[in-house]
Amino acid sequence: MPNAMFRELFKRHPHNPLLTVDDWPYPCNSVFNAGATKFEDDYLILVRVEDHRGFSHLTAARSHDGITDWKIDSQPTMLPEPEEHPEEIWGIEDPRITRIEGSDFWAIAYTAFSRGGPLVSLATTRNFKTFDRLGPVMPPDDKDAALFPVRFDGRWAMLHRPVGTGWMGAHIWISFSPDLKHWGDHKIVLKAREGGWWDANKIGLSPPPLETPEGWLILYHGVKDTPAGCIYRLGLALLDRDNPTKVLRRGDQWVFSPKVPYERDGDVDDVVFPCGWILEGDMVRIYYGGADSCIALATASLKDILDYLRQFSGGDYNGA
Ligand code: BMA
Repeated sequence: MPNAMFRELFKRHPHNPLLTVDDWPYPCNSVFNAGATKFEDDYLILVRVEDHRGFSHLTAARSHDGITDWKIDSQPTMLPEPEEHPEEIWGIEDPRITRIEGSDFWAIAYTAFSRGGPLVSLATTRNFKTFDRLGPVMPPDDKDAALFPVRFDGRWAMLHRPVGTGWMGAHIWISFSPDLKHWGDHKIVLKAREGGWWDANKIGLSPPPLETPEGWLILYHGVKDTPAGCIYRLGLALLDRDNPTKVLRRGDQWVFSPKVPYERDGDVDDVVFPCGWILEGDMVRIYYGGADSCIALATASLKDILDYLRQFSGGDYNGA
């Protein structure tokens, strides 16, 4: 693909980084990788906060415009509960919030850092103050999970990323459940590519799937291993609206990558890591962690995203 045809679809907001540890009302090491939703009249982000032991918890921040004047909960909003939930012994991380269509609750898929490794846990909330835990739904190693907001033939669906051994790579899987608790019919939906690709060997879902007229829009991260360390970049795919196990399109090129100092330099360098996005009209906002050290915002037009996918899907969807 000639370079002249390359463009990163998402534009960074001039107020970036929106939030850093300096904005936090209590001591912590870093704030990053926030889930996002609209709640009452506010934008609400549920931020991963890492303490000085290295363990993470989640804290809510609210803002009328989603950019400035954040009201951050003065204490952690959702702390790990290792006594009742031993899988949360080393913290809870990277929440993906899904507003369940036609209901008054949100489902939060998050990583619980257990003694056996990271696993997927689910909780629901109606108010972002109290959370009902459903407990672990996928065993380790598994993370980068989010629920679809609707059911398919009466069943819930979840995307997640178990890790295979050695050369098998880490791919995005889909699983189904009758009750949010028991999951089955597991299937790979998007495979990491191979060789020199930006998304070779290891990919993972970023924010939850977003419903569009053309299908479920997927923003995922590809982890490129280089001699200088990993680079986390973002790419796009589209799944069939009625049958989300079917990939309709997958972009060849990444659409966003670490470029500016708050993405290139932090606790983990060269990382852009969105856990939430919000669609309003034609505007998609992604809230992303930069270098595991801050929260930033980037925007793109949904029309441009869908045009891009129409134009730049190679057809080699699963990198086989
Ligand atoms: C991934 C996740 C993210 C993190 C990223 C870069 O495996 O754990 O939480 O931002 O690594 O460190």
